[in-house]
Amino acid sequence: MAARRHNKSARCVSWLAHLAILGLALCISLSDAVDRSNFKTCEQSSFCRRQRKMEAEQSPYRALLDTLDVQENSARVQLLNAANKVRLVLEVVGLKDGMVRLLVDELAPLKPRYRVQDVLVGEPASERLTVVSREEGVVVLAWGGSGGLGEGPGGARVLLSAQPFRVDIVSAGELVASVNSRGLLAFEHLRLRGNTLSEAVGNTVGSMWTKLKNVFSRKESEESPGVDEEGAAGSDSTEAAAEEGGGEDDNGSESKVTEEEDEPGMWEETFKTHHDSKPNGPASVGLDFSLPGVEFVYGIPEHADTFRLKTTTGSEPYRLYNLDVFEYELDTNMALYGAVPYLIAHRPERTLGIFWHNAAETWVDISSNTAGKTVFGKMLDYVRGGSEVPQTDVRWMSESGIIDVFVLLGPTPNDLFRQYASLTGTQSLPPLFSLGYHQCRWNYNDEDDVRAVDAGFDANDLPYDVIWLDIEHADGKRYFTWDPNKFPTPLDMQRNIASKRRKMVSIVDSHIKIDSGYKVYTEAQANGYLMKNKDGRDYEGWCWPGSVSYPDFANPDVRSWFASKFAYDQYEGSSEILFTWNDMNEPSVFNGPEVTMHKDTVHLSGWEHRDLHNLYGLYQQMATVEGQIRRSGGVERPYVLSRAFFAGSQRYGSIWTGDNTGEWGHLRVSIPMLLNINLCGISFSGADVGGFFRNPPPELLVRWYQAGAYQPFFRAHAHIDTQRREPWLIGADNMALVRVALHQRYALLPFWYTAFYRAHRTGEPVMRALWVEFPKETATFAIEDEYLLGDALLVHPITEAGSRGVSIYLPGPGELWYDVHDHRKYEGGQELYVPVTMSSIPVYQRGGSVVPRQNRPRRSSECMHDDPYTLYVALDKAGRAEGQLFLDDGRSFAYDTDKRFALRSFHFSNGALVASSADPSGSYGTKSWLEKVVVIGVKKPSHVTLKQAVSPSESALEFEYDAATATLEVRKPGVNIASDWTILIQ
Ligand code: NBV
Repeated sequence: MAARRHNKSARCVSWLAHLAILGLALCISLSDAVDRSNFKTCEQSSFCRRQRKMEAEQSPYRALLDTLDVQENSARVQLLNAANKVRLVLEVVGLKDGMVRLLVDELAPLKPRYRVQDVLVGEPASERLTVVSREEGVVVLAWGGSGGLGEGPGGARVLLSAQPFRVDIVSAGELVASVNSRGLLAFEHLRLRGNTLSEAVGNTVGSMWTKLKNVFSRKESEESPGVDEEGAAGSDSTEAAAEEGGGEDDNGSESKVTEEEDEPGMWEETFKTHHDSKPNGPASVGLDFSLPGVEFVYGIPEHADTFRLKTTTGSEPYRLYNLDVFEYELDTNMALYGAVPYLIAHRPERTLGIFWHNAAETWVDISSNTAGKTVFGKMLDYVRGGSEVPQTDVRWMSESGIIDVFVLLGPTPNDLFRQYASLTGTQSLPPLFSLGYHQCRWNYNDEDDVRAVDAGFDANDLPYDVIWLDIEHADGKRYFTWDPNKFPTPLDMQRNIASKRRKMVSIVDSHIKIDSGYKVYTEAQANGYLMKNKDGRDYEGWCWPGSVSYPDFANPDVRSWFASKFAYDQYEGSSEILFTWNDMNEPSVFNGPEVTMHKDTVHLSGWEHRDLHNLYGLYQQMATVEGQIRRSGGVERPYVLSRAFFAGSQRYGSIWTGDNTGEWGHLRVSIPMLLNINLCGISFSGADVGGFFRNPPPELLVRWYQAGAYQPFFRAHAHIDTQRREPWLIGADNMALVRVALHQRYALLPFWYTAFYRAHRTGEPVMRALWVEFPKETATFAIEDEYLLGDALLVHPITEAGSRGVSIYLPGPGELWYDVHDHRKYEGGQELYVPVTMSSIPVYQRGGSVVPRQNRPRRSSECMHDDPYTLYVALDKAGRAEGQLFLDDGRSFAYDTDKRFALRSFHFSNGALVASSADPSGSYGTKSWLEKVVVIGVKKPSHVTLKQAVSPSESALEFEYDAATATLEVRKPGVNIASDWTILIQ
């Protein structure tokens, strides 16, 4: 304890030295764990409190089915709130490829409500909608499938029930999701302060408002066939029109409108010392979804918690609000740096997704009938003949915007990945170097330090690809500049790194130092590119450089200007091997509420920051990517790491899990965190190896390298106050273990690169939960201490101190798994106890797969470009295997623009390994040849021959066979890796 206290004060002294500017207040806040009081609970976030207060089955909404307006590809219907008489419009869009989009907005909002922009890759393709039936109180809409009637694969039906309002989504004849089935639709309409709805009607502003509303209503009505000028058609509408707004019923008597009481927090809110002026008043939206048959739900990163989401009944909901959380804790659903409002439900027969397309602060409640049955669950039981059907209910609550939600119907995990990718895009194809190992620290102090660290890797035969420079490299934290004393010759420094065929990354945070001598600031200021506070002046906050402003990255002109700063003549001292790290882009504001930006700051578009907070970081990464692409004339692929992220961030590069701690629990949690991030489309993700805070004991550091070598983004990083921990500083034995882990990473780069190419093309995650490949195997559903890479390698990192053995679940009864280190064979569908030593990294290759490797250790990935390949062919029970290899120049867009790539396919069956092209549209020549083929699980052959497509003759190949492991090694086939050939094993 005393030691801990000492550490704490030592850290304080150092922080003060670096950051006198932040003063004692910040220093005091440095504790050993997160200061929870800095962050809101649901109760403290007034909209969450209001939303959550509303209980199930109290839905005031009914659908006015007479207003149903079915257009070519969408249907609109009004929803009437019986209590306040405000009307909403629900739009149902039937999307192609098994997706439903539901939009809910006010029929006549006082002013437009924010709709998320720039997240969807385009307007999702929709299908023709058909009204299948229209009976008392229920309308059935259908699209896709056979004959557009919603039946069969790709089709869906939606049942709109009028009262209580509910939407049931049916796919392949099965009810898969019900919307508002618990009656938790809550939509706070925009209003004028000091006027409850009925009061507003009585005064001038009120009548203006009514007129305005009528204009809007009429517009809606004109678009709706069968609705007359007053907006009244059919009994529902007539009644509703009488009830609405004007507050008079048929008899002209005062309305039945329920007074809407102002509640504390609706028009202003104070948290600690921070005041939120809330000029628009309450504007939150919320909706519930019931998922029959579902017991396992995942996703909605980022939380330092279990892979499978927990129920939140009686506890805090999961929070999605990008925040800089100092020393975050584990096992909590508190918000962290990134937010992807996408939840995935999985059961053996179906994987389903709910994408809540809203970028405001959001909370998600999860409940399940295994903890107490809901009424809907009982109804469903009744419908299904009394059987006990498990059910999960999900409730989304956002502070502003509209309801814009996509239900992705799967049914397979791969269908779901394709569907989500069609909405938000796929993982960008990383430049190959970025899949190598990254060496980072806050900070490499100066050019000599950089040179020494780089040389240390060579001296110790350790490969690495990228060395990183944190905030101290810049002149007074003015990003795009260099500290003139510590980094006087940045181009020379980069030339030295480039000569090793390695790269550098420098940090560019989202804030800009307010300094009249700093060009980046003066330009942004003069152009009006900075975020404004509510009075229209530039918003100012505190961050590392002192007083700072924040560019409005949501504005395309600002992004374009920011991108221009990466031009070589703008970012002086930068070269083509210098890439970028966007940090603090939640954004972090040291003196802001919850360490972030005030919600009532204003974007140039006029939208409040509140509306799009969770998008800010994505927009910065987008601008940075644009800058890197532009500086290379559109030729080179960018590399940008961002701390904040949102749905769609996968299109811009990599993200990491922020400031973790050098403790075993943080190593363990990296797996469930990355699994959820990967499920949500962001494959290129990782955790700081070693842990950012504190000094990890050497054993933990070694284990972290071993785990990190098998996670997508592989970077060691450390806080400025930690001891130096480059691998040669942790003892020769430990360094040797780290070397092995690095070599394993590099040998597998062809496999990683191919997995990323697939993710880029198909949306499949690189790092996969076991159930993604074994969707029917319930035993895999909660596994979070192991995972698959692509569909071929199973990894179970060692994450316990002093581990002597570990239990590993090998999925798939009937499958075979081979230990990649000794080729021993295991049956799938069993739990294996495996003794471990410090050198153990349990990795298994799936029978039926082909894994390409480059086995020659080199300095960096670029040095391996022309190296030969070895194919590891692991046979399944039927004696088959298949796999792919993607090849291109590793760095440019030519694979896309000029089809300069090769996607090779390897098939093994009946004793023949056949290499052919998996995509003839690509052409790419390589010098690399095939130096070895290792076939695992094969009978001893009498001879092995090679047949090449280019020559009719066959040649005998040398081989060796190990009977103990049934492994055949075929030596030097010597063929070009991009050519067509067959190896016959007879
Ligand atoms: O730039 C300094 C650090 C950085 O090293 C870290 O990776 C970021 O997550 N940065 C946060 C700011 C300070 C954190 C205490």
